[in-house]
Amino acid sequence: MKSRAAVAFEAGKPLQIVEIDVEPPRKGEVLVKITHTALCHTDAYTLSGVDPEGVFPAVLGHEGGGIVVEVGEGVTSVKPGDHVIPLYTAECGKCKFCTSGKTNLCSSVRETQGKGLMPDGTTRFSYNGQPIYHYMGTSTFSEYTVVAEVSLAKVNPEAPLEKVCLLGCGVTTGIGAVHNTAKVKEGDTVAVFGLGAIGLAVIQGAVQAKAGRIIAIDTNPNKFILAKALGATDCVNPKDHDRPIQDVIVEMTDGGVDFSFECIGNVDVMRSALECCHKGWGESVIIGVAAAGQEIRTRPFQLVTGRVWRGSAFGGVKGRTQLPGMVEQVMAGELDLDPYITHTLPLERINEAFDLMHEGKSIRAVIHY
Ligand code: NAD
Ligand code: DAO
Ligand code: ZN
Repeated sequence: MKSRAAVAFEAGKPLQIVEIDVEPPRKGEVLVKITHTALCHTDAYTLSGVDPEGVFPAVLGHEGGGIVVEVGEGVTSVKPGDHVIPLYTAECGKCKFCTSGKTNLCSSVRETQGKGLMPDGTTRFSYNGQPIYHYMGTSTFSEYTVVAEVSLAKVNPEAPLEKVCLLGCGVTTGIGAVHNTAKVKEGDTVAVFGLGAIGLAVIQGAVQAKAGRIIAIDTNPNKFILAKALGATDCVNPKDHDRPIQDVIVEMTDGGVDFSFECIGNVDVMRSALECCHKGWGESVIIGVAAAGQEIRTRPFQLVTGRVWRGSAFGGVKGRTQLPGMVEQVMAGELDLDPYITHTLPLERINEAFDLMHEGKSIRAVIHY
């Protein structure tokens, strides 16, 4: 079938809106009509050409929502008409990772996904007869996409896809990191570095966990308005201080925070986030994705004296098991996604959405087909 898509033909070039060919779903695969997709820095990172897993031409996009159109042989968990959120972190429920009870990093489709291919090692997309690669197992920048069954969370069909598409990445990542990775408890003091969608979602998660103090840190003071509205108790701009930001936070908190979250992808800030943690028990969670080849540093004594460094992918959330429940929270008014949606644009204007993101003017731009 034909599908409108925003294709990344070359690294560093704007996406091109073209009509691509999409093959039917094969065994264990599902054809999904994407109704909405947001974009995230990871798409921009891959498009820039510095992502070691980036392959071109490709259909990017990994924060979407849609409706099942057709299922391939053997697919039992979804049927045409079901509303779904594609998952870049699959959940097969059977692999060593899924059955470990210790991680959400399913290995079932990981190898081919990282090469821009479907699990059988081929692609379902082409343009003028030339193959086009998939991306993160989701490729939500095409109106019709093919996704592995294990990479789909089936959600309440009453839920607004133009909003719950955000649960495909950013919001789930931030909230999940608070509950699944850090396990923040009532009264804990939290520091959040970077107030994009991920950092704001960490704030929302910390409010849900009844954290006592939530310190929001960003070099762009425009971000403080929303951070406060979502529940930040203190806002700090590192540019207002002439000493390391970790020293400022340690002083503000009588020795450091219980938990910090790095939501930027800056290895220097990752160090600050660790070092603003309280001696003896403070834990820092790295969420931001640093550029390829970057390394983190601290004095080992920071760890010897009880601080802990962790990382979190997709908030430690098992998508097929847990996303439907998060969608129900949205339906029940317990999780508000409206603050994240700063722009809504048609597919044809997706490059403008990338510009808004690079200029720091958007939290999330939602693209509709
Ligand atoms: P964003 O760019 O919208 O937000 C980053 C914020 O950090 C901005 O508000 C910016 O002003 C601020 N900032 C930049 N440099 C700073 C500094 N030195 N000190 C303080 N603040 C600074 O990004 P986002 O969409 O919220 O994503 C954040 C990061 O999370 C990205 O690296 C993204 O790739 C990553 N990410 C990780 C996962 C995961 O599963 N681990 C999932 C999604 C996104
Ligand atoms: O299982 O080896 C693996 C990697 C799983 C991917 C984890 C992705 C984490 C961060 C990517 C940012 C997504 C937008
Ligand atoms: Zn698995």
